[in-house]
Amino acid sequence: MSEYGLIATVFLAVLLGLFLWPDSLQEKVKKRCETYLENHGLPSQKDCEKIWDSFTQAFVGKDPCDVPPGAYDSLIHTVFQEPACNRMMFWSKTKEIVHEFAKKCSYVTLEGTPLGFLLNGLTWCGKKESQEIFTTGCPSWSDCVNNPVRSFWNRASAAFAASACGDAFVMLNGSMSMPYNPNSTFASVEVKHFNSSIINSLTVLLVTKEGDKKTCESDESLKNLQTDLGSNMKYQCKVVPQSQLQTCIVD
Ligand code: DVN
Repeated sequence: MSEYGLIATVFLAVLLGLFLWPDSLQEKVKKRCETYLENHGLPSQKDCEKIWDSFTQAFVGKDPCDVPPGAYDSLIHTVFQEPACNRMMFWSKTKEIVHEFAKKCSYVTLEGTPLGFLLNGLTWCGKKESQEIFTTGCPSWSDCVNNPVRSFWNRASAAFAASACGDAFVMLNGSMSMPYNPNSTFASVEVKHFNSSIINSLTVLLVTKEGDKKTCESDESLKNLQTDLGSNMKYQCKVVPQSQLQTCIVD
């Protein structure tokens, strides 16, 4: 191949690569916002722009280890969604199965709300004195507590839990030695933000696999959950074999 042919080939490959290059964060969030709009009539086109602006002002230009949950207050107040009383589902160490179950059986998880849907699985951060938005090279979940992604999920989880109303549910992993882990977001953020004047009960769905011996009564960590819920909150727990989740029957 001549030198010119090689240069042309490389040039075309780069051009194709750029065309296929995964969208920027803004493009991804914008597409998800439009999808949510089509499927739920929320938020409006104009709101998608407002949401993007509220979102970016929380972390752009800031040290990526100095973005506390409160930085997202304005974003949380930009998007309002009627809470799905009696259908709200929390979870811990059951990410895949809870979302299949919620979708099939019409429950609502945080990731099914507008903000959760927009940002689920994405990474983002900024840099001091820069207007750039990064999606790589950002602090990981455990690098520092006040990183942009972890702070968003803590703030959004607190708001989701505070709005929980009627009979709420949580899917916990019966294969874990401690299904209710005090370091989890569910325990350290969501349980602490339940509002006993609007939430009547919490039902634990303790999902077990073939051979798991875990029971609701024998698990020490679930006793801690009942203590954390306090006496105002009705509590119940059901062991649900994972195979049974397909049927949506959890009674
Ligand atoms: O009720 C749910 C939901 O509302 C959510 O907002 O909080 C609850 C789930 O959080 P959780 O109780 O901490 O449950 P997990 O399974 O321990 O963690 C949930 C997610 O947080 C994980 O799936 C991680 O996201 P990822 O990597 O799968 O996209 C993330 N996470 C938690 N601890 C982490 C972590 N990611 C990395 N390192 C860690 N130490």
